Amino acid sequence: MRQIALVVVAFAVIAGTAVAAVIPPGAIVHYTMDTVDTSGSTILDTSGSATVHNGAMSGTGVVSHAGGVFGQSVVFTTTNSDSVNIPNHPEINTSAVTDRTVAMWFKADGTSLRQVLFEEGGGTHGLNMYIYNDDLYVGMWRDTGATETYLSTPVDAGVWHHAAFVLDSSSTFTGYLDGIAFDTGVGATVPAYANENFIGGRNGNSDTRFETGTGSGQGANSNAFGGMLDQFVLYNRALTDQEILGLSVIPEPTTLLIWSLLAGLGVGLGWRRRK
Ligand SMILES: [Ca+2]
Ligand SMILES: [Ca+2]
Ligand SMILES: [Ca+2]
Repeated sequence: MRQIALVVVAFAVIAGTAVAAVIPPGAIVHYTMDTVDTSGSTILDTSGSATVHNGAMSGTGVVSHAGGVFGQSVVFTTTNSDSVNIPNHPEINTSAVTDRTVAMWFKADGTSLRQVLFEEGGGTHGLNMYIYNDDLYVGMWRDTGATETYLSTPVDAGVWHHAAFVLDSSSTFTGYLDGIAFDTGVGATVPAYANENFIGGRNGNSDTRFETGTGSGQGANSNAFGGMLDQFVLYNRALTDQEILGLSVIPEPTTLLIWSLLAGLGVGLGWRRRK
């Protein structure tokens, strides 16, 4: 009798609640891009870390939502130069970056124009993720290109993709698409750099750097992204391949039912907290 009641509860949970993503521990920034985590033009950081890194929508300053991979996403338009500013902070760019993971879901309106998904730092030192010429790129550079690595792989417009990069303390820089590493190159600690950080675009004309070896004159509208972004996370640690894969998986309803049942029976939490 008790188990029948639990089944009913599990179905109620699935029917009444949006799917919440479980992200690996230790996130410095986590933007769910959900309506509930938006306040005016502010994208709220829900990472639970000691410091709040709320994002500010620039361009029109208006945050528009659409259906995302988990709950809602945020819509970015190229013509409005929509982008989200992550303020300078020692946890992000004004201290040296040795271990860093950045990941997000994106659905691009088009993939031919040069469009920035994420950038931190500036022309001298930095990290980024962008689309150009039907490819996804991840990039890292320091000392104006003395060390510089760009990795790329083909992507499609109009479908959700998961993108990530990992820089680790053993000087490895790896790009991931849809949970799988597509290439690895030489990385290096990125020195502190006081130049602002953006999602879905960049600040000024020379405030990131592309595979061309320059950040200027590379396109209109601050290389703003057109499409939807969801579930942005930033870590000061190198996530494992398995953790990146986990971020790229959309839970199946049947899996959710099982998880809900297990949680109802009191065994789910023990599983999820096991390292
Ligand atoms: Ca935080
Ligand atoms: Ca979301
Ligand atoms: Ca910048």
